[in-house]
Amino acid sequence: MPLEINQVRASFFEALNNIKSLQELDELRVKFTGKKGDLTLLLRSLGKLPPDERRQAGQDVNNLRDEIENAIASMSKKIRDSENEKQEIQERIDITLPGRGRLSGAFHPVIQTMHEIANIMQGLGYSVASGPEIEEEFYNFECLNVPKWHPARDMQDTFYFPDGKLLRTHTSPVQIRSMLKYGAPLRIICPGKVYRRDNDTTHSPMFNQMEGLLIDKDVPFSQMKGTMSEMLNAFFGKSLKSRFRASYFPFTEPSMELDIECVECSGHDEHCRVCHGTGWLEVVGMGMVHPNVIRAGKIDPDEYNGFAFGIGLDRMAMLKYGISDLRLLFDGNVSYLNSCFNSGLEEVSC
Ligand code: 2U9
Repeated sequence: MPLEINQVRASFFEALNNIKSLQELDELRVKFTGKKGDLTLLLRSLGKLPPDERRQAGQDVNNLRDEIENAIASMSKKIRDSENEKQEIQERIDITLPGRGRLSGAFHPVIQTMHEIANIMQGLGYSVASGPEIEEEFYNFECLNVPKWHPARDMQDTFYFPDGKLLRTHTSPVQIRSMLKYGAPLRIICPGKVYRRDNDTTHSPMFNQMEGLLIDKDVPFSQMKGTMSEMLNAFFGKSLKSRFRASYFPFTEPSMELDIECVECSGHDEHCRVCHGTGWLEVVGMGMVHPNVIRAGKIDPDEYNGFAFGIGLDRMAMLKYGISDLRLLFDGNVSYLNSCFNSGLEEVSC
C-alpha cells in the first residue's frame, strides 16, 4: 500500500509539472480526486488491508489528498497570476505616448463662400430665403418669362421627373415664391443647389448658386451696379477693377454681366491659368427685373421695380481659394479640402 501511495504521489506531481492551463489543471484534479480518481480508488482499497495496517494507510492517503489539494490550489493561483500578468502587459497603456491629435471640423469651401457672401449681403439689409429643389415648371420657367420654346426648357438642359416636375435649374423660383408670399418691398438672397444636364471638366450637374432680388419704388440702375461692386470688393478683400457688359436673360431687362480684374494676375500674365490672359473674370450676372416677372410675383410693375443678380458660388470659391479644378469641390477628398485652409479658409471648431 505505501508503495502505491508513493506511485500515485509521484505520477500526480509529474503530471502537475506539465500543466499549462487552468483547464488542464481541472482535468488533472478530476483524474486524481474525482469519483473514479486514483486517490479515490486508493481510499476504497483501504478496506482490503489487514486491520493493523488500515489506520496508518488511511492517514497516509488523507495526507496525500491534502497534499494534492494544496498543490492544485497553489498551481491554480500560479496559473491565474501568470495569465493576469500576461493580460496586464497586453493591455498596458503607455501614458507617455503622444496623443493622436484631434481633427477639427470645417465648412466646405463652397459653404464657407456662401456664408461670406450672405454675411455681406445681410449687412446690406438682405434676408436669406429658401425653397424646394424639386420645382414646378410654372415657378422655374413660366413666371420667369422663359418662353415654352426657350432651349433652357429642353429635356437636354433640365432634369424632368415623369410627373412633369423638375430639379430647379436656378434659385429664381425662390424669388418668385417670396414675391408671392411677402409682396413688396423685398430684399432677399437665395443660396442653394441647382441642377442642369451638364457634366464636363468645367460643369457639374449639380452646382451652387446665390441669387438676389431687390424690389422697391424707383430703384435706380446705379444701385444694382453699386451693390454688386460693394459685395465683390468685400468678398475678395480689396478694391477690384470691374467692368459691366451688356447681356441677355429672359427675366431681366436690361441685363448685364460684371467682370472683375483677374484675382490671380491682375491682367499682367498672358499665360494666366485663371483668366487665360484676358485679365478679366466673369463673376456676376444681373439686370433690372423684367416687368412680366414682377407681374408674375403679383406686384404692380408700374408701382415697383428692382434688380436681380446671380452668382455661381462654386466659381467664386475656386477664385478666392485658388482651387483649379471644379471636380475637386465635389470629390469629397477631405485631405484636399483641408489643404484649402492654407489659402485662407477659416477653421471652425465644433
Ligand atoms: C427673379 C427675377 C430675376 C436672376 C439672375 C442672373 C442674372 C445670372 C447666372 C450667374 C452664374 C447663373 O450660376 S450662374 O450660371 N445668373 O446671370 N441671374 S439675373 O434673375 C432673377 C431671378 C428671379 C424673380
